[in-house]
Amino acid sequence: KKVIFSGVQPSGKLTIGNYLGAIKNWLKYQDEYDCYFCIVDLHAITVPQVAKDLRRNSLEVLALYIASGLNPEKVTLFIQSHVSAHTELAWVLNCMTYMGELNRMTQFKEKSKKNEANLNAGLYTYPVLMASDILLYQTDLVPVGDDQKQHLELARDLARRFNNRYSPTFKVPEPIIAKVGARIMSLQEPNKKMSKSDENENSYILLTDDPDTIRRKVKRAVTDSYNTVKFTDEQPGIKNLITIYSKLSDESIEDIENKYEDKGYADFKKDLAEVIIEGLRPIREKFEDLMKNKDYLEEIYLEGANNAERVARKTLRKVYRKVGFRPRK
Ligand code: AQP
Repeated sequence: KKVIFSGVQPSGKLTIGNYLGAIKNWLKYQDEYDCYFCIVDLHAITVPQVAKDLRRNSLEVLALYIASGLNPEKVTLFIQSHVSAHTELAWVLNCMTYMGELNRMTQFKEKSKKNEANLNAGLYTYPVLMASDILLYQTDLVPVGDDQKQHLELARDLARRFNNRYSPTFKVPEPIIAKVGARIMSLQEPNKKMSKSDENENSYILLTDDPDTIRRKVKRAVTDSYNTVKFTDEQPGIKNLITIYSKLSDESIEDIENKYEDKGYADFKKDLAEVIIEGLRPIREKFEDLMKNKDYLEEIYLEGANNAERVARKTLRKVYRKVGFRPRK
């Protein structure tokens, strides 16, 4: 069976960007592949987090995974900090990564602009930890949003470098990036991706937003003065809204353009809000139920960590032996 690995940071509440760019695409793999879906809390602390929010967000992300349709009986769902092999492998890989490679990472450049007062080394080496996450499970495929492509390239380079320097140890993973919806943009600044940690809450829609909040945010979404519902680069705001509409309704971009040919933005936005509300309703309802049953969620992540740990340890043992660490026994 081929192995799939992916994850989301519990650095806030999940947005429809995380859902449409990542989680929704994971669902189709769960029957055929050996899937690991992680809640990457170690990554989340590369920017400041409030401890009690982080604790809660980790549980919420797990509940949202399940509410979105991931079946814990079929896939491994776990919290990254529960499997210490992630940080252990990251150290070894850090010692094989060049500063120049990390300097080129665009996400680091963007995030460091926002956090100049707290530029920590963890944010800088984040892509190396991500490489460890992936390589520990001998992953074949990594379904991610388009923003993660560069990080995945580093994971591939590190796998090859280790294999060449020592002997074949890691599988070289391939990315899977969806075509439509690979990048959902901010509703306020459509040239920027939608992000859960954006300080402007009108820029994103959360999976847990209630209908009135969704209507309000869609109404305020930035458009343009063309007043035509067309999927073109000249109209980045509208283009993004059409993408969201299409991904949540499964209607093609062309059908949507035709449907709104003679209509203005107000009509389009009104319908879009309802498409989002209906699309998210089952997720939100299931999520609310799950959050009432914390014991169940705790059982899932414990079992997930045990599963993941077994596989991860096996890879780490090989790595330690190859780099020359003496076995304890
Ligand atoms: N706007 C987006 N469009 C499509 N996919 C997206 N992803 C994130 N934003 C979008 C995908 O979601 C997965 C998890 O992302 P993450 O939580 O690991 O980190 P991120 O990419 O940094 O996401 P955010 O929402 O922007 O978080 P913050 O604000 O904390 O940095 C990934 O597969 C990503 O591609």
